[in-house]
Amino acid sequence: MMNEILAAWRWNGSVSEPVPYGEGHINQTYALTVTSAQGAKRYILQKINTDTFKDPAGLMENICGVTDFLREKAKQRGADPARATLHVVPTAAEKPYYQAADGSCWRVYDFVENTVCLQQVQSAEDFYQSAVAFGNFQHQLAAYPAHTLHETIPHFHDTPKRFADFQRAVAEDRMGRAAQVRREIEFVCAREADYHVMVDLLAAGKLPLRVTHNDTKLNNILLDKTTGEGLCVIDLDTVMPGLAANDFGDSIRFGANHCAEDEADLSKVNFSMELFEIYTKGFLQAAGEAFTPLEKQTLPWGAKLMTMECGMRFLSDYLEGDHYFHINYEQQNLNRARTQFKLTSGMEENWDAMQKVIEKYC
Ligand code: ADP
Ligand code: GN1
Ligand code: MG
Repeated sequence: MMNEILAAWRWNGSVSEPVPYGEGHINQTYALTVTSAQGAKRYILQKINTDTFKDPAGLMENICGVTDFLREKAKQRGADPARATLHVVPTAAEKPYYQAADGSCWRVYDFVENTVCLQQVQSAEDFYQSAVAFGNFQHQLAAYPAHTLHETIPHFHDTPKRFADFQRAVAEDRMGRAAQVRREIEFVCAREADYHVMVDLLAAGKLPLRVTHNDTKLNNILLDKTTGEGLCVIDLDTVMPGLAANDFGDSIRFGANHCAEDEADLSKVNFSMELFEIYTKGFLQAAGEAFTPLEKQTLPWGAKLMTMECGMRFLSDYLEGDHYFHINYEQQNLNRARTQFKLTSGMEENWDAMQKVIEKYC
């Protein structure tokens, strides 16, 4: 199977066995090395999750379009275009991905060397750098022709729809797990009125759609190992028209605390106002100029709703038997959901302070 896949690319040397790589929840990612007389060069090979992404051709068209665009921008500002964005390696048939005989879809990227990818915040500076990079990403793509983008997952950040899916998962209770998570279910249901806030503002024409990343967690960015600079935004599968506050918010839900996403000891999981402020500063410095006053005011809503949305998605997956997010142990999705709810409580306690921080950097 792997031989058939590897044979689809024209490698300039001998190819090593692909080894599983990284900690993404969706695609299957491998690293491989090609050795030739010129030396060794690494690549990322990914099996695109086609249960999640139903239109791999449209998805790869988005990624090629966006990365070509970002490469041009990097050249214009004198940055190294090979490190500023992903580079899709075309197949021998000059296609952006390969569809194997069994229907699975595969792509190859150049490995961006001399970088680090963090699973949780280690220093405030790293988090600040990620904020600047995600802010710049959105700022640069402001000029991208949004109408050419395929919607790779319809209703991706439609929080009321996510809540309806959650209610269905609870009602079906396929694994018989609902009884053990009553408190968590109540926590989600108690916040039902909140889930409409952003989609209603969008529907009323009060918030603009922008080209956004939609999955801005810290491990979707590569930091330069030497300078610590936020270098390359990766995981571009969900680049679609969306709300600025959601890109801001998804970074906050993942990064504005000192724990892993699945930390089992909730006493350690605490929303950090210090990290919230650092991210706000970097993100608004990089992208804020273009935002409307209401977009800025609603950034705390982005944080709270992305956290609740993700929490209910993890809990739904736990109730449905863990078929969406990759897990390494049985309760992982439940642990992930619980951290999100604890973080939400922290945001609710700090709601006024969050607004003040936004005002400070406007
Ligand atoms: P998923 O959609 O499953 O999250 P990602 O595209 O985010 O998959 O890739 C998973 C991990 O692989 C990343 O978190 C990162 O560690 C690593 N990775 C992905 N692409 C590259 C690349 N071009 N160079 C170096 N590391 C990469
Ligand atoms: C998934 O692909 P990855 O691991 O970067 C998910 C995000 C969630 C995140 C939670 C396409 O992101 O929406 O916020 O897990 N991506 C998709 O960690 O569903
Ligand atoms: Mg990822």
